[in-house]
Amino acid sequence: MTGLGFTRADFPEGFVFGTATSAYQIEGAKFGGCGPSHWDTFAATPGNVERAEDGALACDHYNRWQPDLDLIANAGFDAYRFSMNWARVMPDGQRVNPEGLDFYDRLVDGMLARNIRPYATLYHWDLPAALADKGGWRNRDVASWFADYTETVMSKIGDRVEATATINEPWCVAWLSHFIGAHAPGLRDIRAAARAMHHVLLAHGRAVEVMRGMGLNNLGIVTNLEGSTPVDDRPETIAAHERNHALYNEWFLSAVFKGEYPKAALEGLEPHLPQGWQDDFPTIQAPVDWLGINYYTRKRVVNAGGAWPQIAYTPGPLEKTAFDWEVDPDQLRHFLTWAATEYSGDLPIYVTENGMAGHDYLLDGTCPDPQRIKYLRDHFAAARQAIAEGTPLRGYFVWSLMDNYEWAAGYDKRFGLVHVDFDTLERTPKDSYHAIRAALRE
Ligand code: IFM
Repeated sequence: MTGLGFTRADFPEGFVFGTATSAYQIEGAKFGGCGPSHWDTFAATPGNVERAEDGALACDHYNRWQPDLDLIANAGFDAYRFSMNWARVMPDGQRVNPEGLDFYDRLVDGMLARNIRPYATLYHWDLPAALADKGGWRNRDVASWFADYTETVMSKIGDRVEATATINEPWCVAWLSHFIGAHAPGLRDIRAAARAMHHVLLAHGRAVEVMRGMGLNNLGIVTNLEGSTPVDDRPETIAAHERNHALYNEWFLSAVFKGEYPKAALEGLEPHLPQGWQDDFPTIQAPVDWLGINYYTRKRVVNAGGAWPQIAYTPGPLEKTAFDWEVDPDQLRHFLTWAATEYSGDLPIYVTENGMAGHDYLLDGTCPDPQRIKYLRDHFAAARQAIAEGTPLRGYFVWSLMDNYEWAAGYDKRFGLVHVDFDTLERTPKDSYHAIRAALRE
């Protein structure tokens, strides 16, 4: 038995073990002709990001991608989930940057040379600032802009990637960024949020159509699901929880797989949706080949009172990570079986992200992270349980390969299997990396 409590033999034949990152969080946006994204401008505005940190340098992966791929291969991972920075490929949202395309071309070839299967994500939050100027996700045209970008980037690498996701975490793209205001563009506006909630799905559907037209397959979308627990059983608390669950977990899956929006969310958003929204479902429902689920934690919901949707969160009693996120592995099992039963049926499901932030530090050239090892052990066990219950789970990607730019929290929330010293950019595999390696290579 390994530190993670499993070996490959404990999972079905062909199960894909991978790790994940995203472009803006690791590459270094100041290199290679990358244009400004709305994350650069958001971070440059006081109060938005801890210590006003941005992704200009990040982990310098743009220059260090080869040793970084070696780390993935040495751990024994089968696959790498990475994303392309839209602003690197199209710096002003229109003009194509050949240097940017060449970078992703080299990266994909580098993976194949190391027997790592490339799992690409088209959008992990780096909207070109020029498109943000035009209203970004509030503007219906974003679906066409995204379709053009999809065609551009997939014409370059689509022949060699194993699988492609359109959007990473549409809830974050839309709700967190346009209603809660915690991510770029930092809006707190229900009309903006409703439009983003719809347009992100339309963009997803258009991208799927474009890729099908190019003869590409193995296409999916990556949703983040989060446990939602009402703190008590008062009717107003239950109602707030139902709205939270509808906005967070049901909205996107219901649109893609059922062609409808959940009632508990629509009751507040419908007046703010763009005209004719119902007519977009045939596009939004463009068939996908798999579903990606990112899972980290659960939240305890209270009724905040005031205007709809009256959702607020309160700390719970479970063990916490450095982000104060509660650790609740059974919710992963629950969501995997729930998503298959309610929405995706027999389609392959992947855990496209799972991991935790730690207060990790170097000690005599090592980086002990026992909490992460336990976290991964318990979540891999939950995944095995979901498989035993009949869920078609086909792979699991640990977030993240290395410490990186954790968006509004800056650089001190460390999610990596590999420690990064952000002064020297030196990489040091943590104990969890060695534990993964032992599990995958045993
Ligand atoms: O770092 C993020 C990632 O970009 C999207 N999913 C959640 C991770 C941890 O917060």
